[in-house]
Amino acid sequence: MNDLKQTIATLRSSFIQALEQVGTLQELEHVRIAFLGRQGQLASIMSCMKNLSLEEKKLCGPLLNELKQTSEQLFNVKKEALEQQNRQQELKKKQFFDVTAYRAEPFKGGLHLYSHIIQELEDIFISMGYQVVDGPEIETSFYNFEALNIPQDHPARDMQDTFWLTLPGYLMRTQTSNVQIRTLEKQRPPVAIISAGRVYRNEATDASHDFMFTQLECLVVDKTISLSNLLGTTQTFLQRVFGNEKLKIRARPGYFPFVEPGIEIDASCLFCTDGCSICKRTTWIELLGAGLVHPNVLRACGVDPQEFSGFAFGMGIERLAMLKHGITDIRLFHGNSLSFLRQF
Ligand code: FA5
Repeated sequence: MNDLKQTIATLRSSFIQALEQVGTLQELEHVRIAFLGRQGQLASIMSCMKNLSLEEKKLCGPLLNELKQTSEQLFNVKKEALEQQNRQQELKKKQFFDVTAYRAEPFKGGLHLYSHIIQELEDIFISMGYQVVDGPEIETSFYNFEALNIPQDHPARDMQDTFWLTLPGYLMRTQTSNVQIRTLEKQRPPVAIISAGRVYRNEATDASHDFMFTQLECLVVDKTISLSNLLGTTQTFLQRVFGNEKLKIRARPGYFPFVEPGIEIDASCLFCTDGCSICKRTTWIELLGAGLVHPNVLRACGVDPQEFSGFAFGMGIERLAMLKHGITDIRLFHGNSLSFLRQF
């Protein structure tokens, strides 16, 4: 009997001590299970009651009941205190924040430099009333060469070393001029189109030559189109691309089998007035291949050269972007270096 009384007293003090050490609701739950749970210490003492005599039951029963009630009360008080403490901590977190705290910049995706420059070029031409068209990169020899007045065995084919496909007659286009033919086959003049896209040449690469690069093609066919239309259009376009109204152009004779006359158009150097390393001390920078559409090309597309004439030009988009942004190596364009690409 005295043993049981002693056990009850010990349980009370160890329960109180355990409660004092509890710091979280989770720890409190462990204490509850150990002392007050169905298989806890209190329950196991209560189960011993059945072995006591009636007299002993009368004495110990109230003691145990009192212990159970007090333990539950103490448990509830502790639980309320911990919940209150949690609420206050949450409130504190919301009330105060450090405006100077470091926040990692989220990674922002962006358009590739190619997309930027092509959109810029397209916007300029759309504002001048041009239509933007597309053409295939896998092309037949007919559209890339024959229809452009470059028959088989013509020496001009060597000017653009070609990647031939194993499928006979098919190649990776070497120039966007294929779009001239594909457009004139479908559309009757007046025609004013531009087309930007990839071209491929079987060439060794260096800082200004790649085996895969992009060109912008421009074609205008209508009645009475002349060289002055071509020169006026290219000058306006280049002035807008480089944001420089003072930019001048000059034309030199050039040979492309699909234009007659053929010219090369240079722009006045953007970086100097008296010669620098970029313009190779000439004060001019080569930018475009151009000319009046050859009558044979018009004829191949069913357009009468007696009635219609046209101009066309083509240029390398990378070389233009390199000048505009001071890029020194063409291979950076598709090198996938994020530190390069994130600058644009
Ligand atoms: C042509 O491709 C003609 N189709 C352009 C043309 C169109 C002439 C319409 C007349 C009428 P060319 O081979 O010169 O021309 O190439 C045009 C431009 O592409 C060059 O001025 C240059 O800027 C760029 N280019 C040529 N080869 C490479 C290369 N390997 N890497 C990067 N850019 C190149």
